[in-house]
Amino acid sequence: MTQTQIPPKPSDEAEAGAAEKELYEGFSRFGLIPLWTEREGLMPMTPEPQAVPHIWHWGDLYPLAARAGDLVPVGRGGERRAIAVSNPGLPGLPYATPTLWAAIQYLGPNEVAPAHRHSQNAFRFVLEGEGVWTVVDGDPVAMRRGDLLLTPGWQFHGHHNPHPRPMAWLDGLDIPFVSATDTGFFEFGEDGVSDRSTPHRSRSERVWGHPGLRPVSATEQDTPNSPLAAYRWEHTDAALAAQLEVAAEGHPGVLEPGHAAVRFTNPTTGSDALTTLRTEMHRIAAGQRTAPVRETGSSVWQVFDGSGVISLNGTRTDVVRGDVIAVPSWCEVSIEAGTDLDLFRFSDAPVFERLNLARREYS
Ligand code: GTQ
Ligand code: FE2
Repeated sequence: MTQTQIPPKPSDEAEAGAAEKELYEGFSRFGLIPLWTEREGLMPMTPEPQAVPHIWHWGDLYPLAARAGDLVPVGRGGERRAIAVSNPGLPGLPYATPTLWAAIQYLGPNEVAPAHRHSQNAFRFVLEGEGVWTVVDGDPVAMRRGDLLLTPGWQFHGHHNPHPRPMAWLDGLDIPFVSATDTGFFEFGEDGVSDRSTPHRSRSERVWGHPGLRPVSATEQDTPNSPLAAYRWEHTDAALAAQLEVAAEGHPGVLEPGHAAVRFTNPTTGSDALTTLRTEMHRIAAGQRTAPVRETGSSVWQVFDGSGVISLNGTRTDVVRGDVIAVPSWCEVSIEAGTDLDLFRFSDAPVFERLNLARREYS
């Protein structure tokens, strides 16, 4: 046993300085850091994100993805021709925000992205084009403009493009969150995709895709992620249009004047479609402006149709179809619709709501 050294009480300032230095050296030697030197950074009065508000324009993203399509093969190992947006406040990291991955993925004619599975939750949102099928646990799911396709954690998935035209889409995943929490697992599947058939509707939609109708065969057990693999644009569009119509008739139904919104949900629970990711579609009528709001947690928006101006912590930027916008925690957001404006949004809200860390403040 070694004797613990108790420093003598310093009798003057020089001795105090020397004793203090020894104290901090002791902290460092034994892997300790005191709160008092770190308090402001560790426990700010309000969130101080390293991530910054940022916009990537589709006009820059798409040509680079197409160029990657010419130069970079897709196959086992790299797995996907996916190019992530990298937040300038998180330099060198392929992260849109500290919790969210957003990437443009590009698949050329006759290309196959091999099957794999991972604990990370994923979705695809289709800005334009069609002709790719994503095969989720053996169920082929067609991808078309405006559709949201889910790949919940640990389900095998591969993509193939049997059509003569390339296709690109937006991927959203919780990769940064899973990485930060050391909860990532990954497995390769078969080299191609199991089922190359090209049905218009997946089996999951045929069983689960009827509003308000739950298959009685599946009433015993709720699933944490949605069993519905595809949320089709025709339904999303109809829901948004109807909200605005009902509001115009003088009844409630919209989020705020001229602003319709729907959330994609898990039909077994009514909660978010994926456990870690909230997914929504918003429609703002031309000339309307959303109330400025800040929220904890971060989000990524993509303009689906139309154009407008997004204000992030007071800085206004024009946005058009396809633009991708990163909104860090507690960043004030307001959106003005120039034309009628449709926006897809995803966020990490389900995580923070469950942890009682969700806050929202209207300015
Ligand atoms: O399509 O399976 O953007 O596994 C990142 C990781 C897409 C995918 C990404 C992935 C995928
Ligand atoms: Fe994947």
